[in-house]
Amino acid sequence: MERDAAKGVREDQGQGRLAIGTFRIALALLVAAALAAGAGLRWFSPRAPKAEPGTPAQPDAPPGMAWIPGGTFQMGDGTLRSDSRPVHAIRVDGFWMDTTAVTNEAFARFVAATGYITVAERVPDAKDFPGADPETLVPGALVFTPPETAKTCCGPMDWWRFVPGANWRRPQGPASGIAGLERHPVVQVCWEDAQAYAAWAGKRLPTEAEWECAARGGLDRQPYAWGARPPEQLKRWPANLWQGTFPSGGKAEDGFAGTAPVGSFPANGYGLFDMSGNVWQWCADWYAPDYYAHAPSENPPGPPRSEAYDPDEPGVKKRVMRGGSFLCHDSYCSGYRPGARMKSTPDTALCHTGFRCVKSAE
Ligand SMILES: [Ca+2]
Repeated sequence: MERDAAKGVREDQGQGRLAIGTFRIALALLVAAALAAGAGLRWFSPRAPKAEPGTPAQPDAPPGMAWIPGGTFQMGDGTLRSDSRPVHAIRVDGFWMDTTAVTNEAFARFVAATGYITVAERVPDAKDFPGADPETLVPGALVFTPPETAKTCCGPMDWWRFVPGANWRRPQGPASGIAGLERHPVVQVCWEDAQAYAAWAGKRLPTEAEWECAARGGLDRQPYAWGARPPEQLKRWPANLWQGTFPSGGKAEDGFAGTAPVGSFPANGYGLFDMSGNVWQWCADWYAPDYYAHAPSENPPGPPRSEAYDPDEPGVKKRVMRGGSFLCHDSYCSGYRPGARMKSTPDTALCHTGFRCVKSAE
């Protein structure tokens, strides 16, 4: 219990407090102050993931998508934070899901076709940041910037920095770029950006229930997308996660200190890559911590906006994000587990957050 409790605290420090709307405001104010700154009902039973990289697409599959069979699955995880409980039976209709996160090259095609400008590239509206010095309201996004040395006590303000000029084209800031990262997931895209891409692609963002059903890959009530064993007990790292101490002292034993090209790790049982780790993925739903207690049992759409609520930051409406990222490690972040929930404000862009799309059966 102590370990779980400690993990929960660390997880909050790592991700849960990233209510970036407020976080951006806080940062802006800090900057101002410092002048710096399958149809049909069935039960899944545990089985080994069967798909491997390179698995041929189904003949009738839309390009780059895999069929997620509908049915009933057990949603949630009774060993994680209270918002992942209770574990409850949910039925979802079958649907198509992108086998990978949306890549930089795919997002670039969208931008080239539409001229879309992401939220992080726009000048923040002063009315959204009351009290902020207008000179601090500049386009930018949040970048993971680890302290030079490990600290015994630190929080997200020590490793997240609002970087002017950071956006999907320059995910680490103005000096960075995405040349050579064409097959990496696009990052620094907020929920609103993901929605725009999905609409252009003729797709949509997954509901949280669809996302978890897909992430489980047909395994029943397993703690990990690949089964029961923690990642460090496997012969090979099963996902792009964090190894070493956090936030300083990363070892990148899985080969990637930051994002990895999509498909670098084995697919889950439905042929989906990176449903654990690499980048967080936006879901369509608003976030409420108690939603599982009263969610409809079929195709739950998430709570209405009026019921969106985060006890960490009351008054800030957030959207669900899932899957964890390259910053997750079991010692402090369970976000890469299929039952784990996370949330952030829909205008927040982060260097470890992207998305993938789904499509309903026709
Ligand atoms: Ca890694």
